[in-house]
Amino acid sequence: MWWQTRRFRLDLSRPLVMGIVNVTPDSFSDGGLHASPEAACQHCEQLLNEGADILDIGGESTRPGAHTPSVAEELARVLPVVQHAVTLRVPVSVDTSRAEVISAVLDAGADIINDVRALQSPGSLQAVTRYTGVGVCLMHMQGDPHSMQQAPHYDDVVAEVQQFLAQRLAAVTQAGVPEDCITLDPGYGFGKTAAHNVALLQGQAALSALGRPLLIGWSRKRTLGEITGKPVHERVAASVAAALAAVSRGAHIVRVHDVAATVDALKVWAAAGLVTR
Ligand code: 7PJ
Repeated sequence: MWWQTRRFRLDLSRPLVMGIVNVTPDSFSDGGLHASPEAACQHCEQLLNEGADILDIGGESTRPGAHTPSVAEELARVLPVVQHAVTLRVPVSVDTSRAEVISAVLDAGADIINDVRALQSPGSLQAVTRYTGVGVCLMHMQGDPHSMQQAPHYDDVVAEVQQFLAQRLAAVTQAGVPEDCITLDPGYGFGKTAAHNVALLQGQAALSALGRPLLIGWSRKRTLGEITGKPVHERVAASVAAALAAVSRGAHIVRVHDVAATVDALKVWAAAGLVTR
């Protein structure tokens, strides 16, 4: 399987690692460690040295209760980092939902739009279709980041996530985005309890029936804290295990903070013959 993005056609015969570059002063998992554009640019280079295949740059924290930046604020955070990252000869993804930000980063040469709102925000889908070959990640979320963890409810979490992703895949291809540009993401932690996330991981293979690559993000998430009893900075082993579990249940791309540890784990996994694609 392949993922077509603007400058790169990505071979998914081995799992790829997407390294997270937060340019938010209020990210839950690294607490604004890379808040300045300069620090975020350095972080891009570090993640590439650690073996990241894709960089994912984000300027909006989706942590419940986080301050929502204005468009101008989000752009001021993200754009300088994108401009630097596109010179590094790797696919550059931007984690955003807003039409204005999408247009600006695609103008700056970004390859992929990773949208936790699955291109449902006003003008966002149209902003993507103005360019050719943009890679897209469509993620499932129940509710919105402010209220999503208040009382998430599903009758059948796997079936409902699958149905949503199928609908978005149809809508986005109908709007003119080629199917080979699209990846799908069940959105671990987005409007889901620990029990929902675990059920989704156990049933994740069903999502492969949608026929598109799966991108998953388990890195340092709260459910891993609930399983292990560990705070956010002691979740590296749990995150690596979750990434491997997701790959063994069909994920093609893992979105992670701890690139070096994940790359090592995937190398051993592959040597053991456990990556079978
Ligand atoms: C995800 C994301 C995810 C995709 C975030 C965090 C919260 N994009 N952006 N999938 N999570 N595609 O990193 O913990 O799971 S922000």
